[in-house]
Amino acid sequence: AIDHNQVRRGMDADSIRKDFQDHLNFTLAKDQYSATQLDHYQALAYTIRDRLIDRWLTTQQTHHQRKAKRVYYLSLEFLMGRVLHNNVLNLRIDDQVRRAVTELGFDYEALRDEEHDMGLGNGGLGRLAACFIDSMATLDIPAFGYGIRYNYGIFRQEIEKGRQVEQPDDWLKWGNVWETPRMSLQFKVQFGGRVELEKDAQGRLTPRWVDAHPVIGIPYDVPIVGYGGKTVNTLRLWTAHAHEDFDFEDFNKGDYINAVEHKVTAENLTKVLYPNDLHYLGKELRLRQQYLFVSCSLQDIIRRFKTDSQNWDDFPDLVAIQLNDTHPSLAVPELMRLLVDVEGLDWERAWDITVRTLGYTNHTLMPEALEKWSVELIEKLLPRHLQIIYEINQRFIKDVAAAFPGDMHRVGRMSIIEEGEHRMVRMAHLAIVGSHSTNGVAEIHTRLLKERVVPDFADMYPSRFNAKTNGITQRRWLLESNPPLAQLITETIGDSWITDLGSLTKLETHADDSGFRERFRDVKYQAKKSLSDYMKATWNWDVDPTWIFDVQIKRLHEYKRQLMNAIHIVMLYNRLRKNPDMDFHPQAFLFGAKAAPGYFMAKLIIKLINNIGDMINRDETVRHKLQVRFLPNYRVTLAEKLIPATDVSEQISTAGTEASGTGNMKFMLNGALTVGTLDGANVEMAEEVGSENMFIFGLNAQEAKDLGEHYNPYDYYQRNEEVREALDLIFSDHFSVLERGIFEPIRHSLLEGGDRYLLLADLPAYAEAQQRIQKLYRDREEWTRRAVLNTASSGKFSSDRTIAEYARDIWKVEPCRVD
Ligand code: DL6
Repeated sequence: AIDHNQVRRGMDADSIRKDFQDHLNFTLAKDQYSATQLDHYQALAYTIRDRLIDRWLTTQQTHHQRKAKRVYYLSLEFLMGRVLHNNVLNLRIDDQVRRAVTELGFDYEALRDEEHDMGLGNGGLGRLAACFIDSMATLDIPAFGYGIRYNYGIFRQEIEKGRQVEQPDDWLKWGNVWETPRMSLQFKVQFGGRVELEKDAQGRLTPRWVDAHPVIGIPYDVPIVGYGGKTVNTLRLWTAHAHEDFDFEDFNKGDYINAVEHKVTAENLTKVLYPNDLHYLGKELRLRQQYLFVSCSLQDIIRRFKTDSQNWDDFPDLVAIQLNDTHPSLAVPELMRLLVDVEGLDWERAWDITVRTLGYTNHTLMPEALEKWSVELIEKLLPRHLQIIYEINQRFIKDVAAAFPGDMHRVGRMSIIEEGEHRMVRMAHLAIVGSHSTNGVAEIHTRLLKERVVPDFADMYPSRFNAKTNGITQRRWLLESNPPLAQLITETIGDSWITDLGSLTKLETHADDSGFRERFRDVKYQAKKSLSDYMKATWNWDVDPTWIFDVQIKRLHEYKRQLMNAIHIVMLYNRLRKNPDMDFHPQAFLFGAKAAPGYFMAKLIIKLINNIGDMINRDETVRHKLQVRFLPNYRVTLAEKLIPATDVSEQISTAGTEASGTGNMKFMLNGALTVGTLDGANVEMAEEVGSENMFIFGLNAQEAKDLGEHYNPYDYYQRNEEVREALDLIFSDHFSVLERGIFEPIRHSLLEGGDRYLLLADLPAYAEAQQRIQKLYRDREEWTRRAVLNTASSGKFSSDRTIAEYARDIWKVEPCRVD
């Protein structure tokens, strides 16, 4: 008999199996004859989703009843990856689900493989947001993620003749089981028009934004369950829709085509994620995306606040809003507009509330990433906001002048408005002035941010600046992606690490236990074997799992120096050609990277890596010791396969350029050894594990800066014979016989363009570090000991730790347990 209490709720295999059948029949209208593998995945996903609903509702009720302070994480990107298995693990029903699926006659892994990555982000910043919402739910912090439901996420990368080709990522094609549209919650936002002054009831002149074009934002909600399944928070993603009144006018005028065109224009707003990582473009559609998502989110936050309090003074005590980079920094003028123009608060009170509520996270030191919108564009789209920004700036400049009397240069440097032929709004200045906290994402990044990027602001508001070193969720990056290692750790020290990663230090003593090391080594080998099988099945590549797996996976950017890795591979190639019997443990260099579609150099570097690979992988004299593979379409799901299988993690950015990195932490957790510079969070990794357990090389941030001022790459080219030979080989078209001259821009950039990222200066040290790797790898016991120590020392890099620090220092929010 069916236990009705268990329907859609039961966590046992029987209930899961029955509900799966129900969903297949009643939700998907399929039977055993017509159902496809995708239907089976969807039936399972619905079944798991059901098991979140009660908890989701209870969580929201609890937060409401307790009038809990909520965190709102505003981010244009959430790079979630796949959702199904993450939910299964966080609900702790892995065994039951697997049993049910097996009893139904299916293969759980095969069903998981049907799920499309939720790729609503570019890279580090978006994946950080995904790790953060997992940690907030696990730590029982009442929180919402607010973002955009792009119809097309980060493009699918194909490699054709060695070159990147972008294809649209139509991830919603078969629907999305995890989302719930909330059609009844619609917010109006507007663009364009002008500002008029109108007399209010007291005869005061007040601004009114008129003749603007309305668009509607509708939210789609995705439940985010914490580990243990108690707190289920919400990821609320906005879609743009046409405003009916607006179309109505056109329809009435008989202008059918124009009306439909408006509809299409409005709905295009949330169609596609901009695929640029660390490069600001200044496109109007992007500004519209930012404003739509900021305004809808703030209106929703205010609506919810009003159900808890009627007193605006409570706002900063009930609401903490974190801006993930400057992308949501229109929140500063928009919150002011809502408070002053809509809610009728006076300026000073509204400003106090705004600053106390908002926090801003900076994610980059790269000048080309800093957002500056033209005054002209803001005036055209958001005329009222421009007025508000001017007002904020005027008051701010007065404060600067008062704090630093007579220092007019400083006023110019700090102004939110950049003067010049094209006046610009500096969004980072706006975010810093309009919030109570500005944080960097690693210690070194925060220091350099204060010293190099915004020193005047650090002078003016020293207490606003703080460091929050990034972290990653161990639920996805160990428990989910590396089950054999997770199991070995749990058998050895218990499972507390799942919610307390610091407890991994208990592994330290096991590093000296040869029996444990053997098991650890075996786990790594199994992961390498799985990856090798996957590469064989997917691309028909043969990569031997006994080789060193040396992996560089991250967005392609010149500062990340994939090119340095490639040049070094050519140095090895030359060495092996000259001396094929050289003592060298076979090494496979694996790359994964998407380049921004308009980033010429990055795309050329992809082409170079592929061409080098084509040559080396076919060359009889070296192919038994050296291989180079570029894995197409790098994404979260591919990272989950690569990271457990990695021996050597490449974190080789020019010191002083990578804000933090988070991939570096995932590799460390999974027992890879890092070859890296003292950049970003590598510095703190070295503090935790000891630099003797990493392969640190090259210039530090100060040395890189000092050298950069009088650097002549040509000297370095001439000085080092191996480097020169490798470069000459590339420039001689050895790897581009049929496409002569295609790598000329690389030559130009390195030798004539100044080698901005100091590749030639660091190459000898990098090659030497690689030799240390070769030497150590032959000592399997010592290698494994250091690998264990890396895992054991990675506890600091849990996003649970990061989130606990944000909660304590910035958000002032307490956990709210849900029963
Ligand atoms: O903070 C997350 C991540 C850092 O780990 C990377 O070092 C950094 O490059 C990345 N920054 C961005 C900047 N995007 N914008 N603007 O993705 O953030």
